[in-house]
Amino acid sequence: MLTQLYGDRLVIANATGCSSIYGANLPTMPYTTGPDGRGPAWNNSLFEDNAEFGFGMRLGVDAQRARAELLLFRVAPLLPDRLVDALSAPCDGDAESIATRRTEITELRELLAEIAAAPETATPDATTRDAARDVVGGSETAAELDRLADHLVPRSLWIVGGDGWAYDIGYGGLDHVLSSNRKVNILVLDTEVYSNTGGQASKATPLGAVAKYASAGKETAKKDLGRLAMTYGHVYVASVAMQARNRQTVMAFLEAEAHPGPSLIIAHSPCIAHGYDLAHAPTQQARAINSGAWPLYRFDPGRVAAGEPPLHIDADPLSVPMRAYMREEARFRMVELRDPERFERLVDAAEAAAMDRHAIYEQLAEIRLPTPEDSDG
Ligand SMILES: Cc1ncc(C[n+]2csc(CCOP(=O)(O)OP(=O)(O)O)c2C)c(N)n1
Repeated sequence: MLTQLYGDRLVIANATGCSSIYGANLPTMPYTTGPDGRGPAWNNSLFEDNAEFGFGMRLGVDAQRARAELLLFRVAPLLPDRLVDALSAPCDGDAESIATRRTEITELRELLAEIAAAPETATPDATTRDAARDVVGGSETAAELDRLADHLVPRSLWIVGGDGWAYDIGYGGLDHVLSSNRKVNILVLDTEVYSNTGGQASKATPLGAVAKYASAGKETAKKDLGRLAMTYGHVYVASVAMQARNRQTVMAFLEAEAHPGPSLIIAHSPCIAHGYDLAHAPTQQARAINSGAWPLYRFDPGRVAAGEPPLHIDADPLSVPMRAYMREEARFRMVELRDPERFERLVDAAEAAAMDRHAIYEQLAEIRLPTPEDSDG
């Protein structure tokens, strides 16, 4: 979905984990370019510092754009005002604005080539334009701007990784990046275990699930990463389940990218470690949502100014008993096979934890924050 939405200007920082393995199954690489030669830029750093790694990419991309804007300002006397004004204005992320910006950059490059090819020294009968060319350092500036001009198209930056990275080992960095006000998107592919290393329990593992280091079924509830991120107020946060609720997922991706600050999308990710035939993943995801095991929401700080509650719950009223959801996955059923009484106790505790979380979200979804107009009045 990411490559389809933003592939021709996408930058991905990928934490080590399943997504980095299928994201770069070297020597093959599934990310590719379109007919125009554009495609995602992808890189993988250490498992423990992926948020910082992606944040550095953001700073790098911003620095290159700022440099391109400075060079544009320097060569501006040699360019039509119309073109300089257009390229200096912010560019929206919609397809039409991006296409227009690319046409403008093509025109810029043609003019830069002319500038670079022209003689450097103004003769006594030089025109104002020739003199200006000398003032701005002519061909060198033009050549550098030619190299950087693509940075005048906004990049879509995504920091991607699993729950072991996001909830546990990389959490300090993730929190640090969320606390900034930079435009970065974070996508957590939440399999609720460290999948790539064989299914160790993470803080995302749900109550009652068997995982390595939780072989009798995890006793404590899943960490609520989304709610922690909401406490900042300026972070866009969504919880999605793409196979059961595709439309809600697309909306979350579009809103996250449109949000001017950081965003966090937590994506339910069916995994072999859950212990069922993944051909049934869409149905099982729907059970996860309808039992309250997986919340579905979008928290958009942009709604505050419109006088609306920032949190919007996308799940329907809960209709599936927690037991019916848990019975479908071997990670939960293993407890029942070994110790039916314990299974019953863990099911009740999982249901209570899900109900508590649901009740909190329902209350939060009613809260409308003061707008600037409220304080005027
Ligand atoms: C500091 C560090 N510790 C451990 C590892 C080994 N390691 C690589 S991937 C991974 C698990 C990733 O789990 P998660 O983030 O949940 O992603 P998933 O594989 O589930 O998509 C681990 C422990 C590592 N690369 N670096």
